Amino acid sequence: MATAVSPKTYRNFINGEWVEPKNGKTTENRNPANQDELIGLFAAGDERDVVAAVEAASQAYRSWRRVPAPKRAEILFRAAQLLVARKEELSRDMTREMGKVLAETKGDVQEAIDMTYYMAGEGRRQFGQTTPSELQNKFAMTVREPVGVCGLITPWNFPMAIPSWKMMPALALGNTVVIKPATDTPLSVCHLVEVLTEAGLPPGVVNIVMGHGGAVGTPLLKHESVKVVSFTGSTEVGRKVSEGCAPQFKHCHLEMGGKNIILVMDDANLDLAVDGAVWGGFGTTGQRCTATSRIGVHKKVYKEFVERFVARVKALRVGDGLDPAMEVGPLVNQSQLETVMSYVEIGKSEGAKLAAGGHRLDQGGHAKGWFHEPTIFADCDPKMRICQEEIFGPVVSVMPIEGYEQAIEVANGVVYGLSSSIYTRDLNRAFHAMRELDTGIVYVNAPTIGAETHLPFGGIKQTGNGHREAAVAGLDVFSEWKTIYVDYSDRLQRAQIDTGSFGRME
Ligand code: UN1
Repeated sequence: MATAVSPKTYRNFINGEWVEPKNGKTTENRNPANQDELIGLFAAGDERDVVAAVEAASQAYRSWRRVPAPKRAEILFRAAQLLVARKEELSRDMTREMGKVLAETKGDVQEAIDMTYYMAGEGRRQFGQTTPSELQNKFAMTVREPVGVCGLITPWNFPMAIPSWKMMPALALGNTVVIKPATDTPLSVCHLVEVLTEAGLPPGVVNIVMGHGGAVGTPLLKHESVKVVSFTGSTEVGRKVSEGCAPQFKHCHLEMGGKNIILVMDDANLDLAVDGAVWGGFGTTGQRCTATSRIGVHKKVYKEFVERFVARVKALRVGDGLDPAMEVGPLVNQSQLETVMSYVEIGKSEGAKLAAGGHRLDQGGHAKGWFHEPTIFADCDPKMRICQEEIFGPVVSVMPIEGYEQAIEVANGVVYGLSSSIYTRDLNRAFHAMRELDTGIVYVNAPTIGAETHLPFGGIKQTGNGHREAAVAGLDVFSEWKTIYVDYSDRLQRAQIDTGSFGRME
């Protein structure tokens, strides 16, 4: 395919240098809104590059862990300022490589800014505990210790935000990093690391190895010097990551699929619920792990809700995310588009009512990209595959609900547990739902997307493995607690022992 200018080549970043992958291979990265536009050629590395990067990170760890945390944080503060200054250009490049509309890529960069400032603040916190000992003249405390080299495997849907969620806490705590960005969105990770380097990060503290999961991700997570693996992606791959980490008992943090629901009760503010459903379902073209992909609506307001929701969704403007008039961008790649199209067929064959969309868009301004109409299935049964499986695209399944009890049952009746939402004006019911909804994140009168960086992010059931990222909770993945007892009594004191002495006559 033709390109106007000769494409730039992006190499791996190892020990502070941009270096050719050992195999000399690259892959093309094209704009999902316009396949004629080549974003660049990116390294397609393999295990040998991983070994070199882990070696660099292991070396750098020796000194980085000893840099006082507030000094490490100063580099993050500077990086955050550079991100602020470059927000516009970084966002434009992100829209070109990933497709989501500019307002949203600005949000993505903003989320990275927020996380960088937040974790820079942790340079002067990282609080442990001091607590009384049960013995006299004995002091007890806990401190956080870094763990070592962290292997980060990041997704394409939040090309800068999610890498920052993992990188910034790791760095603030004194770890070093090897990151494997998603093959669809390596550019934003290159930009993030350029900014960190400019802000003064020493060589080897962050390294990038680009390439495919099997060639780079697997050797990264299995390398014995990699002590922490943090992965965001599908549940299927997450299971393999978990298995790969198990033999060496690595810290393994997994953030996986979702099948997030909005519940609309009969007393809901319907205007608000429709606004939330449109944004939650079709923001980021539905490609968020928090995206609203199911809506359960009380039968008393069902007809009206569906009518209004369908009308709004049919009017959404789909196109190139750099055009400010557009509200919904393309899917990230062909395979994602094909997944969406196959789920549309599944929905139809299951007997759901196609109420909006349902087709690929490939004419006119859409001819060169991976566009799909925002799609609504109505009158769905909660057991249908389109109401159970993660689609990760612009498809929302709407189900009529008998009442509150059934709403909770339907909400919890999936294997995932990331985010959920209830629209109601009944305070008692809202609090009841906050307790009963089996998800890591619950929203009241707001859609299922929109997490903020100073609160824990993550899910239960097949969404996560018991960890959280962001906030103080996110520090736990990248640190070990060390418990320290200092006995200043000058005699042997034995915890839990009532009387007597040991090995010595009284
Ligand atoms: C994701 O979908 O992978 O809460 C992350 C949100 C965003 C992050 C989403 N702040 O929707």
